[in-house]
Amino acid sequence: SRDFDCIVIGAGIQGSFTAYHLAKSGRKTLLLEQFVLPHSRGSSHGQTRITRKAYEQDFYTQMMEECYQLWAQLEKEANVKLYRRTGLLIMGPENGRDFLLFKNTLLKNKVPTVTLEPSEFSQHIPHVNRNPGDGAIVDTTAGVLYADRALKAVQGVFHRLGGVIKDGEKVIDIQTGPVVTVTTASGVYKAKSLVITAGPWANRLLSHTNLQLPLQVVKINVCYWREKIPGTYSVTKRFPCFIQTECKEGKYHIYGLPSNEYPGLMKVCYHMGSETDPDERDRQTDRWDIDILSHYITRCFPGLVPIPAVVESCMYTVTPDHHFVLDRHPSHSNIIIGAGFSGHGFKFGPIVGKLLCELTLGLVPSYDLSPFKIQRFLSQPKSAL
Ligand code: PYC
Repeated sequence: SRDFDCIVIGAGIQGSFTAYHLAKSGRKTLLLEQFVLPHSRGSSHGQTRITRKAYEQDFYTQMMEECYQLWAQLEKEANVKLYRRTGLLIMGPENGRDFLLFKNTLLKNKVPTVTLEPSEFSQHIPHVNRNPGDGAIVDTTAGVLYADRALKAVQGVFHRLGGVIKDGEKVIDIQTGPVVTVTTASGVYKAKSLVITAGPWANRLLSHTNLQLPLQVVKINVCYWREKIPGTYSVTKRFPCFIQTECKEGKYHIYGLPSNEYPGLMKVCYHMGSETDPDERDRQTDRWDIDILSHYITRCFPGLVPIPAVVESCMYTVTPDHHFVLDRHPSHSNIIIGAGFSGHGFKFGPIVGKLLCELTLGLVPSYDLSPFKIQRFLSQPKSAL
């Protein structure tokens, strides 16, 4: 049949977890994906992501508490290992705004941490030149999520619960109303509710509903750097993930993961890129971010060759305040939107899915969603929507 309780458009990590929670709630759910799965054209591909409780804002740290449990539950359900604990080292100017926000949130929420004094830094974190004046604090709960594996696992469980996945079906029309009609290149589907989790394509889909959000799509150069001595920064030597807050090379954060998925190569990236059209991603060839990383690596990671050995691509869909959009459509209450994950949403997949499911079912959301409302972008009064 082509009639469903719910349709979810976009089978990245957020849409897949939303479909999973809807199916667990007994809803007949269709998960639509424009490309044939698996693919590397959105924002949920690649082997690894960082997961962490360390955040600049309490509300993210507080959501991560439950999120770790939900990841562990998926590991059990799919019988696959999705998480490896490594810790996350945060480095930044002792009195820098971002560094202090991280530190205060960690301490306030009693996240297990270790503070490394300058005198003991190199003994715990060898082969890293800390910037003079930088503080260092470790979120010991943090680690690596195996991203590709996670996406496959959540879709697998969704399918096992009776969920329907249709991939290779690009949405070409949405008709709003008490029953939503979604037309793809090969079918017409109807449902009582619709969830849009289309990542960089969110605004393309929302244009069918007369809504546009202030989303900037950027291409990220996912850079891997060769260790001069293989294993120097390896996960097997317990090297942690890291975030460098404010540093002289650039205004956004630099982050890295220990060498793991490609032995001898460490992933270190810049948390911003140049604007791109998601359908023409590979035509965006800017490399200014790679220059920033090369300088930083030369200075701070002397054990890496400061020219990337492998560069992969990803996209972020960035909101003006870098907070997510988790909300109901302002003029169609049966359309739910998850968008603008701004390059830090993957780890939240299980909880974002739960929240979007709750919004879809008209339940009271488990967390305060005020930071994620569409209204914050609009200077006009609510009635102008
Ligand atoms: O949110 O931890 C994060 C992250 C790491 C790389 C990109 N985002």
